[in-house]
Amino acid sequence: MMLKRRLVKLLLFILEEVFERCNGFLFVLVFASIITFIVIKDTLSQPYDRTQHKDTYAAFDFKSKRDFPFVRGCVDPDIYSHDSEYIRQNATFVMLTKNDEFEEVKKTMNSLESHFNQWYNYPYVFLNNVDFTDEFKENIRNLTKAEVRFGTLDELLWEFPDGVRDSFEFHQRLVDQSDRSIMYGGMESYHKMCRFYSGLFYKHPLVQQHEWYWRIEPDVEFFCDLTYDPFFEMQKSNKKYGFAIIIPELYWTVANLFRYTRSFIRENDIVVGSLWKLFTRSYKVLDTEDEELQKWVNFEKEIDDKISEMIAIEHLIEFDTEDDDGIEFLIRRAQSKYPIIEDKFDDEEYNMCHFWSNFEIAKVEVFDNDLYNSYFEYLEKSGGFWKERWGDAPVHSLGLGIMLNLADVHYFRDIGYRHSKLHHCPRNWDGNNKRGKGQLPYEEKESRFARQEGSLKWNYDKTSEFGSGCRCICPKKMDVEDSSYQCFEKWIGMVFFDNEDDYNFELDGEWTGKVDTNKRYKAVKKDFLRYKKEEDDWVKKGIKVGEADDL
Ligand SMILES: Nc1nc2c(ncn2[C@@H]2O[C@H](COP(=O)(O)OP(=O)(O)OP(=O)(O)O)[C@@H](O)[C@H]2O)c(=O)[nH]1
Ligand SMILES: *[C@@H]1O[C@H](CO)[C@@H](O)[C@H](O)[C@H]1NC(C)=O
Ligand SMILES: *[C@@H]1O[C@H](CO)[C@@H](O)[C@H](O)[C@H]1NC(C)=O
Ligand SMILES: [Mg+2]
Repeated sequence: MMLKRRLVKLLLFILEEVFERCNGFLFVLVFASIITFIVIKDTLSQPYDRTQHKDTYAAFDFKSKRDFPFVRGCVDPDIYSHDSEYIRQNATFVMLTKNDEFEEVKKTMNSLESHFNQWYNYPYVFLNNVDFTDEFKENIRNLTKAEVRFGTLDELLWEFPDGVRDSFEFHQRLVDQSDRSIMYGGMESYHKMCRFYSGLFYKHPLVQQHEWYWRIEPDVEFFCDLTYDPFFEMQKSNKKYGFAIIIPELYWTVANLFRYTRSFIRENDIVVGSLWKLFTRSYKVLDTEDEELQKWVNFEKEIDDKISEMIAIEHLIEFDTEDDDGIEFLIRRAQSKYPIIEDKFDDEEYNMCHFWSNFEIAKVEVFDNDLYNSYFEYLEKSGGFWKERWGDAPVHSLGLGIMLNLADVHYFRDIGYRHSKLHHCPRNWDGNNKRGKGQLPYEEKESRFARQEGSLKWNYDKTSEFGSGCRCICPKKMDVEDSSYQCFEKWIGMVFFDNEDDYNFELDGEWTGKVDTNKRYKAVKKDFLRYKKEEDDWVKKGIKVGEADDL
């Protein structure tokens, strides 16, 4: 307080001095600057409160027959799990971690136990490339009543194949990625981790003992109570894979991933699922069998140009050996090459979107099947897990895109979740406008999770009719739904469109649907013939074409 008063005094003194010594203009200038500074400083220090922003995605309730929150607001876990229809699932948490990460693991487990697992007691599987220490195991066991198992990965699951890891190229590639500042590109262990999660974690015997898994990581946080059983709800709704965050990948980590993915699909004649569209952009903007035309046209805006060129050339060949336009187009065509789009393979391109795989609730068999395993082997042979730094998230996503339909996937929009600096957190549900009815009072199952009345943990966010969460306390920072909306927007567009085939927009909102080629052709031809006729009329009247333009 003292300091503040002295600062104000000082400020007033400066103002007086300025006013006396300088002219009025300078005074106004200085005064305005100070006010601006105070206002800006004030706005910057305001925390971002999502509930105060009406135009965010949080304010929209997306309803669809294909995907929706399993439960809105809270249920009573005791009643829920004693329902005659409820079946506890054959499921486990899975975490790959290191002995020196206990504090981070503890944060994750405390958050998970207090928000969910104190009621459901699902077991944990911890995996490590070296043995867990007794101390680590003991400390972990002390964090939960649930069963905990520890597994060590054998070489096959963890190390790069023999021929690879001793090669000069292997080391040189890592150094190169490090030099190019590719995130974690120079870290061998990170590459191993990505490869392991991409195609091997589900082969570990401890994971194989289950039908479902929920992947967790050290130092993640949950913001809402999950009072129902997500495994059971997934089973009930026939879902195979659930995510909490969808974002775009860093381009240079996966520059060649799509090239290999596409050739895997081509070589094996695979018909991809409808989820594929979520991760790809199509350059097939014409519904034509004309491969020549298809090669020239990649964007909608190029269609009319190419068709009129085609028509002029046809016209030249058919009628008029001296038609200027036709000749001009023909020369232009002869001089140009098909446009090359670097990342286009089989008329498609990866749009970098991926489910952020540090959170996954899924069926083990969604990856543990012949198709996905052969996809992983194909990728492994290409060397991309070390020549580049393919993340398990884009690999999982493209693999899922090959195998699954949109409706097989569930967005856990009601789960508030943070990993590193990104988070998603829903609004609390108000229970059909009856304030707070969607929320139930919290009752701990274990005394260590008691929430003191009046404490921060008791102070839940306001409810909203658009909410889905249960007793959430969200960070006052921007949600990934808003800060990294591009991929989320496409997910919503596809899932919430009545007919998923009708959804034809890419991340930047550009239309990527198919144009009726015949219709376009007819329209352009009509214009062309009218123009030719006008031209003929001018010729008859003795006017040259160039002059006609000036009339
Ligand atoms: N046992 C073991 N676990 C690892 C190794 N490298 C990574 N992990 C685990 O794999 C998970 C993801 O690795 P991180 O390095 O945290 O990757 P990240 O979360 O993408 O990156 P950060 O944002 O930096 O945390 C964590 O659970 C790590 O503990 C390793 O060499 N050995
Ligand atoms: C177990 O955790 C509690 C805190 O939750 C702590 O007081 C206790 O010392 C721990 N026990 C062991 C054996 O680490
Ligand atoms: C759980 O699922 C696994 C894999 O399908 C199976 O081997 C195991 O027997 C199941 N366990 C129980 C208790 O049903
Ligand atoms: Mg991490």
